Amino acid sequence: MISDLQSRKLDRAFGHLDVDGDGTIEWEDWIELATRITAAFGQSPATPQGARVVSAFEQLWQSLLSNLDLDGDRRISPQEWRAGMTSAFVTDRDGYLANFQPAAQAVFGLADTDADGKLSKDEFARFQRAFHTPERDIEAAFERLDTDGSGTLSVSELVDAAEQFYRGAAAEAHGNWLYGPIA
Ligand SMILES: [Ca+2]
Ligand SMILES: [Ca+2]
Ligand SMILES: [Ca+2]
Repeated sequence: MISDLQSRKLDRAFGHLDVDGDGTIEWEDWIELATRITAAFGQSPATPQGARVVSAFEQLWQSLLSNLDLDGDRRISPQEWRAGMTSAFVTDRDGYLANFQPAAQAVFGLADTDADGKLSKDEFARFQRAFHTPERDIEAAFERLDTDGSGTLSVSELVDAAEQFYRGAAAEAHGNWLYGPIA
């Protein structure tokens, strides 16, 4: 069983991934999101960092299909998403680290355009806009995640925040705020 908070975070993530809004996640959604993220940083699947994102997304998609797509139609329904995410990644940390974490590392690595190991507020905002996060929520997320008030977020902290967002049960975890408040 997962908590109500974890369910709401998974619902938010489903909304991010059903890019065309037709009620299921499919490959086209997935590649559209990867393309949007790479474009947000002036890259494409042909550049090395862009290719790293696309490759991590392809690997994660194959893992989602094998773990979540129970009826084998190569689409992930909301029911398949919630049940499969819970068993394959939320309660199975190794599954998360092997399949989800490389995608998070690739995305935040791409977003760190000057390669100083940190995301500026602008770099963070560009990442968020690829997920269609409203501007006020981007602001709220940044403030919550920037715990030392330095005005930057480290890539490694963001990778940890992503794990808290996708897996974590703790209500007070900063990572719950990765995409702004969870309604
Ligand atoms: Ca869809
Ligand atoms: Ca399915
Ligand atoms: Ca940077």
